[in-house]
Amino acid sequence: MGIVNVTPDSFSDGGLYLDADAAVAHGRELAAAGADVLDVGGESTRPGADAVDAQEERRRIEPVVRALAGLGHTVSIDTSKAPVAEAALDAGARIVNDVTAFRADPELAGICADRGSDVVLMHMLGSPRTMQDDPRYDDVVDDVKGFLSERIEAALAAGVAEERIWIDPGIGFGKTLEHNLALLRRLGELRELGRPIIVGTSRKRFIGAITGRDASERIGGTVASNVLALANGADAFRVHDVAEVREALDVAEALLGRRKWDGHGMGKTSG
Ligand code: PMM
Repeated sequence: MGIVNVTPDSFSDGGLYLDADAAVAHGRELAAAGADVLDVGGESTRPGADAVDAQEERRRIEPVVRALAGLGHTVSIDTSKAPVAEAALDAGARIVNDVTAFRADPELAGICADRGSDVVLMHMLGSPRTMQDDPRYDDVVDDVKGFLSERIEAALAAGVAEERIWIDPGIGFGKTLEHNLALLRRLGELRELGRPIIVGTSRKRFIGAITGRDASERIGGTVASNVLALANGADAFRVHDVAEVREALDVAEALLGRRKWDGHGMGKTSG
């Protein structure tokens, strides 16, 4: 899954693709580099980020989703807002990636159910504004697993088909370095929930905490974390540096003796 942030303030690529044409060109590059899905977002969720109103978020993402979906790409919309998701689905998106797992907007689950879209349910402690203020867990993996189990039930209760649901431990969303490492190390425990797992480690702060490098210099750490996530049970990988990660994952899959992902988008492999 390649990241197309149409935002002025995302932590590693904010402002680069705020213009719709630049965002579409970037999405096409990511697809050519091996992304099976393009995740388009119009609101930054970096720690401390300000919220964006739905109208502005929609204005940012709609032309980008329409253009990329029109070119035949599988598009996911990274939003927590029902009106934004609806506009994106109307414009051709097939997946709704909600970092609040349907907690922020009670209408979003029903819309995904009605439209038959795939959904990504992610764990986050608190909100982007507050999440890195001393996060605490009893046992981070057990707590995240319990949360995701409860959110799967909520999605099912709203009518989302089980085979449409993907889960995500939310690396960096209300987690210390040790929390992130424990989640990646024990990812296999989340497989017990019976749904495919997406991870988003790309260029994140925990990598900088280990390597001392800035966001633009975290490709090595991004590759390492995604390869190990694959080995530990992840099914999809949300990244900025698609070419490097795709190559690493293809080689890692071959070394692990696993079938290559069929590359037809998440919905096709989730049944
Ligand atoms: N991370 C970010 C945004 N959206 N969605 C999912 N499902 N998982 C993630 O880990 C995730 C996400 C923040 O990263 P960005 O600012 O580089 O997009």
